[in-house]
Amino acid sequence: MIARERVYVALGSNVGERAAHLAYAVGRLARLAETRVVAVSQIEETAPLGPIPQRPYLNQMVLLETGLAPAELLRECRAIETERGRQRRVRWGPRTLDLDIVRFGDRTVRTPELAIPHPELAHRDFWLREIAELEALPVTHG
Ligand code: A4P
Ligand code: MG
Repeated sequence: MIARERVYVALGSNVGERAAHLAYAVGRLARLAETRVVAVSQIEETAPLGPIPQRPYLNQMVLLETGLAPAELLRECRAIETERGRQRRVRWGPRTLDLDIVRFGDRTVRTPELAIPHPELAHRDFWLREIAELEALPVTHG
């Protein structure tokens, strides 16, 4: 059997049809190779963090089980963002769709491309709340 990791992916959107962007991301993650969506958190509306004035976000956490490697999952996440018209202009700026890999099993990754656990995890109360919500769910098999 392939070893699968439990992975938390954070979704964020503050441009356009925010809820539709989140739903698209969940659907696409569910169709990735070697990957299953175990559960999704509630969607929360949150005030924008960071120095750039911008509209409120919708945020949601997705729990996956995947046989993909972290770098492979990152590539897929970037592709999903691009499919929703994501433009990379300013760091922390407004975006149609953002996918951040927050945790990947118990792994630590520190490459120029990827920091896991996500360095902002401890500072984002909505991520902590959403992870707690998913961790409280009964474990299912299948
Ligand atoms: N990267 C490194 N580690 C990771 C990781 N764990 N997951 C690299 C995903 N990507 C990771 O990201 C730039 C590069 O970070 C990626 O190509 C990847 O190689 P990006 O999405 O192009 O840029 P960004 O999103 O502007 O920067 P960053 O650092 O990801 O910012 P965040 O943390 O996404 O913050 N306010 C509210 N209320 N809710 C939000 O969700 N999000 C942000 C953006 C700002 N304010 C917010 C929210
Ligand atoms: Mg990001």
